Amino acid sequence: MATKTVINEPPRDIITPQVQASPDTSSGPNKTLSPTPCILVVGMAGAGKTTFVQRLTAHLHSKAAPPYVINLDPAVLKLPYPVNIDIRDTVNYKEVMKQYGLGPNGGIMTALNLFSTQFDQVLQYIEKRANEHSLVIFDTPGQLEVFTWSASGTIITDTLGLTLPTIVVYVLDTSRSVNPTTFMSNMLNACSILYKTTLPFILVMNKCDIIDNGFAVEWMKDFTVFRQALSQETSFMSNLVQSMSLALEEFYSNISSVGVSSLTGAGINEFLAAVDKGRVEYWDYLARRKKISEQREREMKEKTIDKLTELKKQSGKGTKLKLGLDLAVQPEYEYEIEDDIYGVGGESPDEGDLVHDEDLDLDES
Ligand SMILES: Nc1nc2c(ncn2[C@@H]2O[C@H](COP(=O)(O)OP(=O)(O)OP(=O)(O)O)[C@@H](O)[C@H]2O)c(=O)[nH]1
Ligand SMILES: [Mg+2]
Repeated sequence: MATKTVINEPPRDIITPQVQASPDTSSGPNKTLSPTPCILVVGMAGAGKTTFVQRLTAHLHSKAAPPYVINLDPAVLKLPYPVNIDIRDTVNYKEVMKQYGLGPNGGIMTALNLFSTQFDQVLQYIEKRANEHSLVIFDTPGQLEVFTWSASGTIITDTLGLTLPTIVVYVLDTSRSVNPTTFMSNMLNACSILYKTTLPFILVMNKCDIIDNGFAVEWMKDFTVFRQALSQETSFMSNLVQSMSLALEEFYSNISSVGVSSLTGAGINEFLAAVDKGRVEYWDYLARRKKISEQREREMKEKTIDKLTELKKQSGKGTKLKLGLDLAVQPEYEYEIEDDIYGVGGESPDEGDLVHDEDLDLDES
């Protein structure tokens, strides 16, 4: 007999609009991460994201492993799952449309942009609560542009990626992807999100109760099968789609895919196994991020040293000059540069000589 799990509404964590202090730059790839994975559920409008979150939430509650759920869709009328943070508690989407004179899509985008300015509060709650939960789940609106084109997508994915092992979950409406051209356009969307975020990626082929996802798996595995399906297409797009599909081979090899029915619950265990795999892959992502930020830091230091060297050359010997370092993330400091700034007896280094930070003798005034 089927058992029904009763889920109580959790106490809500509220994000309040407040004036932002300067951004916290202490959070970096080196801080200790919670092991709780976080999934960012994205996909086209109506693909079944919210129903998928509902199914997953119910499944985890039935296993006594409740998730921490965050709704980022400001326009949803009713949520079918218990939510811990809801964007609608912070931003009134209808008011945003009215005040900024926007249509529904612009309203959703702007509401999310406004909410993302308070994302540090969301992160604080997540960091505090993650260890008591098995999974952190984000439900998002159907506007994929939010994650590909708007600033909020970058803020959300980048900061989450440094807080928890984060995985992007792309929900595909399998029943509406039986046409190879539609399938391809969906895959291109998914691909753009993967390359924008570079996070581990799971493709959820949803609505498998309507149609088995076997055809899509075949298309991804074997290009000739996909080409055969395309040959039935008479559309002028088919040549373009053929060449695109070759380019997507690399994308397919980098992602996990799983067939799910959010209606019946089929495939949820396989999905959780894919999350475990994504959590392992995440450490590669973090190592890449660390390398990039170290590289940026090095470049910034080199730029500063170049500037100092240049100014020293222009200033002549024995003079003092004031300069403001134009580092974008730091407030402007004024340094008095003494004659012997290089610590090499008043001599400027030859061009190409590397001057290390510790060699600089700067008095902060
Ligand atoms: N048959 C079937 N229908 C589903 C499944 N998942 C979702 N649906 C239906 O698809 C429709 C859209 O589902 P939602 O969960 O609202 O989709 P969404 O992606 O959250 O939509 P937006 O938030 O508007 O972008 C609803 O009518 C759901 O009942 C599924 O696995 N099988
Ligand atoms: Mg939804």
